Amino acid sequence: MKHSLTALIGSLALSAGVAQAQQSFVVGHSLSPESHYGIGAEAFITTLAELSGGEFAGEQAPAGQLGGERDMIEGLQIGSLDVVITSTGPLGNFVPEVYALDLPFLFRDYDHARAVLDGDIGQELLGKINENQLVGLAWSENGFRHVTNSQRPVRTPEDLAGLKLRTMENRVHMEAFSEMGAAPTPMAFPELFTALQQGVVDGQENPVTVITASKFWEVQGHVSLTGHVYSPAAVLASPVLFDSLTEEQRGWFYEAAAASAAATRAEVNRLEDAGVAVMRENGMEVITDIDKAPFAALAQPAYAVYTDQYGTDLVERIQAVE
Ligand code: EAX
Repeated sequence: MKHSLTALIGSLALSAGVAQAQQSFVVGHSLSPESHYGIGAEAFITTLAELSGGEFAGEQAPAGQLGGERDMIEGLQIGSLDVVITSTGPLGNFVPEVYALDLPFLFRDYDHARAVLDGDIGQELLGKINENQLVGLAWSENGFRHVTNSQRPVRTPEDLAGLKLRTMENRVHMEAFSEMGAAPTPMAFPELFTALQQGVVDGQENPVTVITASKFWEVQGHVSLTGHVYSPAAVLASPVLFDSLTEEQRGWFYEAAAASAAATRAEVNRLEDAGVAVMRENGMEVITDIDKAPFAALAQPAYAVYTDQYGTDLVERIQAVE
């Protein structure tokens, strides 16, 4: 199958005098090839090709070609997909501890989020991913999420009242948006643009990276920099693929994932600086001076979706990271 890692016995590469089968693999993600995920996928592919002396030849399957993020995670579990870059949106359904990362107004800023994910907590959570028939290679990044909509400028929670807002398939996010007064509608990302275009939903929430990569200005006039939740991304591999690799090859996959995350974060940084101007140039009304306190106060009960079952320990440890 094209989308699974296949030994192409016919195409032999000579390395150190030994005939080596070339292995093809695919990196799936839900955004455009030019997006921060596309850049990350390219870095993964290039790094793995270099480290393996051309043994591993990858290509991207961008724009949800392989399905929504939930579908892609399932594909990794059963071994029909190789590598996926995904937000944590649906990942909590597979690895409940990951829900903690999606709590609203938890991370103070990018430095805080990256320190948590690059430290002990990030490693522990990759370990939890590994216990659930997935391989967590690295923490990458999507960015702080902001609300866009087609109806009106949103400055206060009252402005969200009754807005049909697409959320990810994530119980924490749905609860947070109901508490803040919107009408949350969970939906897979590949369906989102059309749903916005047809008015099935009025709005959505995503980082500047995704808003620009998806040209949401074609269907959304207003964006408010609510920064209500930090959205990590995970670089994941299939355990079926991983079981077939040597220790050395696994090391290359980890290095490729680290290079992928670094390239993606660099693009997030670039768009955090340039993105507001890009959205304005494309006709969006961008509201930057949001008072987050009333949103945060209303969203607070969403913490219980996680803490009622798993306790407050992880949340407190995340908050304590400097
Ligand atoms: O991972 O579903 C979403 O809104 C995600 O942010 C998007 O697919 C990028």
